[in-house]
Amino acid sequence: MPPEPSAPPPRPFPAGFVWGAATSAFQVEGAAAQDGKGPSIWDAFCREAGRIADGSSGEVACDHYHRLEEDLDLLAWLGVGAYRFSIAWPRVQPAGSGAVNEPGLAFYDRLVDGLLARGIRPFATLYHWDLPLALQERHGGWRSRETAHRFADYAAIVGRRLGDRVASFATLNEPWVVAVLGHERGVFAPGIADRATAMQVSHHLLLGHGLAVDALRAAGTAAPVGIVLNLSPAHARTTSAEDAAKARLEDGLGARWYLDPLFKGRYPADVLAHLGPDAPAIRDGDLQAIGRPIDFLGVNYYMRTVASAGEPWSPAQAGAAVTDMGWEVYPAGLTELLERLHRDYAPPPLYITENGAAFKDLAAAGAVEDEDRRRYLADHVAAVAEAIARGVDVRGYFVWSLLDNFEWASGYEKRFGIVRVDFATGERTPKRSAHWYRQFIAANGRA
Ligand code: IFM
Repeated sequence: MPPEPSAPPPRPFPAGFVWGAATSAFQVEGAAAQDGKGPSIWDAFCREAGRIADGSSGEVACDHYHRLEEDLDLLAWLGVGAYRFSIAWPRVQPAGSGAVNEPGLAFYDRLVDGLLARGIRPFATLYHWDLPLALQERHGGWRSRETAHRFADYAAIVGRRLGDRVASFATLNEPWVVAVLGHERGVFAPGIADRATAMQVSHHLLLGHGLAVDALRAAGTAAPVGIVLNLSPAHARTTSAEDAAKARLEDGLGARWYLDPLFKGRYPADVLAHLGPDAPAIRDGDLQAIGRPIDFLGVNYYMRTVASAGEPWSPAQAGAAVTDMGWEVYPAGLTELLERLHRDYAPPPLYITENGAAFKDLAAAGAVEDEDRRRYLADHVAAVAEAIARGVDVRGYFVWSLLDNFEWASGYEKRFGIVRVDFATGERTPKRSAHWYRQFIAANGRA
């Protein structure tokens, strides 16, 4: 074996800093129709011809549902202090409202108890995109306010069942993706391409978040409650006024549209003006609900975006190093983003709830070489250390992802795992990056 590459962080992390790994239900669980689970919009989307690059689905995925103990042991071997997973709403409520599916809740009991037995803190996310299909068919999904209320009911069910053991609850994962990729560009489930719908969806998602915060607290959990956003600094490609304006608008639509109502009690005026008739209908009291104080903000960071007035959205500066997704490798953007959040929003404690990269790995004879990923992770961890040194309150870091998994419209072609999954056999093989992360966590102390 070649020697372990060493990339010590530039500075030590504060005592109690949480090192973790993340996944989401639809991407790893499989067992799509087992033990009473209802269908989700992603189950239906995968069945539509041409939606998923390799024609695959989440039917089996990593088969985590059946390999739970093995995956829990993998987390224990890594030495993480926390595991971020999501709960599949249609496993808990197959029709999205009404009847609760006991075997579904029992699975998450086993997951949570299995983590606790290994000394790993459970960080649960309630919604990572797998909406019960019945809600889409009955009410048009997140287009309808009804879904925000049903989400709060579901949050109460989970809060009552798991709230005594879960260490952290996030309501939503990346509402921008649900709204824009799912309802404006139509490339993710439910495959709608209409901007006015997308903006209404974004408002209902935020409303659902606020209602779920109240519902979780009313359920009696002592766990911190927050939300997870995907955020990228938007840089102008040139120094022209047009490119600067485009960058400001991208930042408005991608970041301020979510951060301002959460932390300032209003939507950004420039974005509302830009949207004109596509702006959402907002009722009295909605912004108060959305702005309920939260205990943490989860930040998912992968790249910056580069805005140019003459071109569509671009995730990379020309000539820059990119990952297998075509996303620019730009660790400095993470420090910049964290400082900006600290400066502009005075947010509650921050967690990096996702950071990682898809690369083509070299798998041979039981070892998987992924130096690109290892370097990506080491450089981004160093960027977090830099932000902390500059005064930002960051409490934890979760690598995306524990396992290679179902990468949405890219199917299984893009691999983000620090552990390789052979999808033909289900076999797991820790990659070089997993060995590095394990040593890194051990050296920095497990919180
Ligand atoms: O795989 C996704 C995850 O579900 C949400 N955040 C981004 C990841 C990589 O695309």
